[in-house]
Amino acid sequence: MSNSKRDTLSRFLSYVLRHKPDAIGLSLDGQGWISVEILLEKLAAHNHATTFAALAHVVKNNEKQRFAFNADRTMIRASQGHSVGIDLGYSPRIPPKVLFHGTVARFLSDIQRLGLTKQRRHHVHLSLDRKTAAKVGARRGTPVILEIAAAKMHADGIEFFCSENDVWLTDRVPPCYIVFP
Ligand code: HQG
Repeated sequence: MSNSKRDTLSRFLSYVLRHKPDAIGLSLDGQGWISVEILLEKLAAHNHATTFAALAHVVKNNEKQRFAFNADRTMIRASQGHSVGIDLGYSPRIPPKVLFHGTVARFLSDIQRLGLTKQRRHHVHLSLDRKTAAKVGARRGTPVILEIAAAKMHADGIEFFCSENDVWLTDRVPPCYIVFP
């Protein structure tokens, strides 16, 4: 399979496993899992036929490790980033002292007023390092990196989760925990 075909498959998987499972008649379970067999059937029926080997390649090599199999590789899900109503079932975790969020200048006045809010996703997404946050922000323009006082938030009783692919998740970041550049 060519790189561009793998890229197309990976993008389509993000679409159906995070946002629009019903676009190909999938129904995710409460934690976002779907049977690999059913996924392959539905992909084939909707003009995205692929093989288990190609799917496994995407899971293993996706640059952000967006997808995960269960232990016996009969089920698959996206590890974070959903807009559909599922609960990934991650347990609360103690965050590092500081986390980072990459955004762009046009959102800053709203963020200063309201803090970081989750928009269409289930959580606010935070990165472990500046470099990753810069890439997240760069999806929308010149990145602006915000520093988040995560340990302080946690000490104040705010819960954090960490996805299987090391994205830190929280419900909201009030402005008082954000260091603006
Ligand atoms: C901004 C990608 C106005 C926020 C990435 C961001 C990440 C506000 C946008 C993952 C706001 C939401 C998540 C407020 C936040 N007012 N704007 N109060 N609070 N924003 O895509 O963090 O490729 O939902 O700064 O790599 O950009 O999908 O979140 O710009 O890990 O795997 O509203 O998505 O990963 O955008 O990105 P998003 P995000 P994947």
